[in-house]
Amino acid sequence: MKILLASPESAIWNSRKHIHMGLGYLAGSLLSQGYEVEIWDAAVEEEFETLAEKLRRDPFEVVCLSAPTPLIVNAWQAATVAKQHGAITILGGPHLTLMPHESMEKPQVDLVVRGEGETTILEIMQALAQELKIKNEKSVSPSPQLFNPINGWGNILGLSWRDLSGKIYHNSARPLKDDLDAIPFPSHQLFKIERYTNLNPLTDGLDMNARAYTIVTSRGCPYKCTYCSKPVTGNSWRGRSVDNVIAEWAWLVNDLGATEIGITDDIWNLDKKRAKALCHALIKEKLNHVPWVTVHGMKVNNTDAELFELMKQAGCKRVGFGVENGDDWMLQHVIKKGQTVEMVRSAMKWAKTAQLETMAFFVFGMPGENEQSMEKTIQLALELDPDLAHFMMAAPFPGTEMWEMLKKHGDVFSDSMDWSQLAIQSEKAHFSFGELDKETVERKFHEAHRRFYLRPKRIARILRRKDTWLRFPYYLKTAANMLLGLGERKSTAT
Ligand code: B12
Ligand code: SF4
Repeated sequence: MKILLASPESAIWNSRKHIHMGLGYLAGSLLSQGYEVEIWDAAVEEEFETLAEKLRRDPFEVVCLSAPTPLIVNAWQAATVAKQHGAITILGGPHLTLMPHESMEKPQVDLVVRGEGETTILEIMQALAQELKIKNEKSVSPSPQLFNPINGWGNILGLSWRDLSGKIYHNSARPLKDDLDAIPFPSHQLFKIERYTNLNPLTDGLDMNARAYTIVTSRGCPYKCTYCSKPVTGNSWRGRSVDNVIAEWAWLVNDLGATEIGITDDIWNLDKKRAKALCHALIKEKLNHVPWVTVHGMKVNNTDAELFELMKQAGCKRVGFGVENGDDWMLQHVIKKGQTVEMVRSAMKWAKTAQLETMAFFVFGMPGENEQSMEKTIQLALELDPDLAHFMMAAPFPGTEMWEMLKKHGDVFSDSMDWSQLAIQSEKAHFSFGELDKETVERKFHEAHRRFYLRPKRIARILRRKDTWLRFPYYLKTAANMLLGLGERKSTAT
């Protein structure tokens, strides 16, 4: 059975093209059992060949689509295309884990997988083999595929499906796998790595033509930030063993020619001892000549000076921190981040002392914000002075505490959200809450960009960067949107 694992891209994230580890892991699992698998990532394929053209030229029996919330509309469109080409469609990923029924009501969606997919996808393939043996035919109609319970569909944990009468079932959830080391490595070799971008932002010193791989050393995060959407892993955390991570890292460096590596864990340093052990192992195994970065935030409260020193020696180039807000009351009572401004200051100081590049993420317009708290955030960004400050608008994702709060007290959307508008990168406020209106949030957000980036030393630094000139049109457009607020407002309600 030929299986295509696909990510339906949109223009949402236009500055970065990273390999899709969810698809990589599914491919690893399927390949380990001898299935024929290909990965098709619209982010790097669409400019050469659309999904329809691909499927016309090269048909697949099964097309699997992965979607976070802002990409679900693209996934539905891609499923329609796949069905038109006679494939069985399976959708999975964060949004499907949150709202499986919504997608099961779409005729172009045959099956939905909730939660982690490595085992579920294998069980589906076994049931499908039985089903197709009996039917000996492919579905070429636009109507949903109906499945015979005799083939065990009801026993597959984490699966949503339809029986022969069209009734939708949501089987029980699949427990998370305890032992991450038992999961086959993601199939890095299937990605067209030369088409992906380097691990920007902050590309100084990183190769513009990089072979940039990413790695997941742990899954999940036990913190409960009120805006964070973690449907797949919930509040759990599981780390891979150092040996297991190092084996994959060595494969990337020694066999696949990685020239930079990004750790994409939610929180790779939750277990500080393990984080330090990983650094020691990278040094010992001489893997520290390839620069690596933490793509997302490290948790500031699980750090110390020694960790950053070790990271530097182990080849780390850049660290990111989720700082979020400059007001301790907001951090404690609204964002519930489990960290204080003082902890942020310490982590930033240690990282800079270790000569790591620093990146800090800030969020504007959380419910309960006011002009003063946003001003404190700007002041903190100026004080910390990271190499890159990433200011973002609060975006309400279903299933989060913030979503529930906004449903009760905020000016929010109808129930029929336009999911594609939920891009975190948007420079427009998604909602107003109490006394705080969208215009004030947007004014402070743009002010933050101007006050941070339009300082003479910043401008000089940006102009010195090779990357600025190599991607000049992109930076010009971003600057117009972020500094001057020239982007168009798009409503989040339909
Ligand atoms: C790395 C990352 C990125 C990278 C790379 C994205 C990519 N192409 O993979 C970058 C920086 C580009 C990025 C961008 C965005 N991201 Co992001 N990202 C992550 C992060 C931190 C790790 C993803 C990862 O590798 N996970 C590990 C793998 C193994 O897990 P997984 O992807 O969930 O896949 C498993 C299951 O979900 C399932 N599965 C997944 N797909 C499918 C499909 C099928 C058919 C099946 C059967 C199973 C299945 O099986 C997989 C293996 O177990 C997650 C947080 C997280 N911990 O997941 C956020 C996260 C996925 N991102 C999120 C968001 C919102 C975005 C953006 C939309 C941000 C924006 N601009 O607005 C964009 C979307 C870009 C895109 N094209 O997808 C949210 C999604 C929330 C939601 N409700 O959907 C998350 C959960 C972060 C958060 N907590 O809010 N992201
Ligand atoms: S620490 Fe990061 S990953 Fe964990 S809940 Fe908060 S925002 Fe989400």
